[in-house]
Amino acid sequence: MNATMDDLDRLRGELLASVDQADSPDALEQVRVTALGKKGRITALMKTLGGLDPDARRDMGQRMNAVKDEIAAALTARKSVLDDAALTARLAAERVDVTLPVRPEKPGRIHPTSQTMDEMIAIFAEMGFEVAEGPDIEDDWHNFTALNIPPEHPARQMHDTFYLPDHDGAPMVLRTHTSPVQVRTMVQQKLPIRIVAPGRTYRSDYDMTHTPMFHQIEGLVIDESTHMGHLKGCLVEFCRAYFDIDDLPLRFRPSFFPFTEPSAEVDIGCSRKGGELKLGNYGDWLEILGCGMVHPRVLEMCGIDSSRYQGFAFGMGIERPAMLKYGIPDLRTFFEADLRWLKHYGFVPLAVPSPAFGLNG
Ligand code: 2U9
Repeated sequence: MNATMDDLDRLRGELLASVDQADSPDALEQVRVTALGKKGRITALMKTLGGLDPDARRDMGQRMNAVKDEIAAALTARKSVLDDAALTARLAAERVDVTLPVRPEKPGRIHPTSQTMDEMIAIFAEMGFEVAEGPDIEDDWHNFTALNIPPEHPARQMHDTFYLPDHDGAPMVLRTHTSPVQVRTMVQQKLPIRIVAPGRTYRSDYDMTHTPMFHQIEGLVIDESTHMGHLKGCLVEFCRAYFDIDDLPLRFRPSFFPFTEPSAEVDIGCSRKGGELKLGNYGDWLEILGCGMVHPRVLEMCGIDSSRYQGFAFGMGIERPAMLKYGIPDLRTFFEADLRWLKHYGFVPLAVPSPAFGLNG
């Protein structure tokens, strides 16, 4: 029997209603098969077109195609609603209560990166530094331009910066250092400034000694009479406190960074005898951080009068000092989320440190 326009309208109504009533992705798939599948109802109706005369076949065919498209669009729209609802339900069900206190009988472990960051912050806090934070997604101005990094500088090239789509016409990046936090502080905060900026940083790099995400801590001090002597004293104190070696020697080597002038790299004393790395006064050197006096152009770009104010800045990674202090041989293991590794190298929360058992007692 040939289908009539009425049959088609009835079918359309029925199918649209069952699309609306489908309450799960599986139920919706069933509706799709029933409607549009090889043995589906629209397909079956299409097969009856052959029996119509040419004019009726053309009209009916056009109408059927329109209904088919309408059902397909309704299926797509309903699928998006159901997928959204499923995601919302999953997010609610899997919510983690981060305010839950540690269960003393079943503690997790503090990641060595967090432990090291906390230790470093504690040392700088004793010297009067405050902690400043900023976004991981930065605009090109805060990450590069304000730091006197010119457009042709290699750090800007595609191969080590993760670029993101423009936002409000501004090129966006995953911050390649935490320096934009200091830029934001200089622009917003009143002087003097004494901050450290710890946090995640991103560079498109992956080998034995580089991971695409790593952590840094940077420092910034700006005042009317801050000078390189303060920079040296601060970093000598920091390194000796962090590595817990009172006579740890430090060497300041002249270097270059676009955002500091003069600039220096800092080495700490070590020994590499017998393939084993040992820190202390042994005659050999290991590079640990970079530093310098903030470039006057950077001060000016952040709205600070460089004829009145000056300051120093420094930057270092977190993972490498953590590896040195806690004897962790491979950087990449920091980011593998291996619970056996975390149980071995991690720190017990609320642990009371003891001479015999250290922090893992
Ligand atoms: C402002 C002005 C100056 C921060 C600095 C370094 C030197 C440095 C590297 C160490 C190892 C990064 O993780 S690493 O690769 N950093 O050598 N960072 S001076 O100077 C600033 C920052 C912000 C406004």
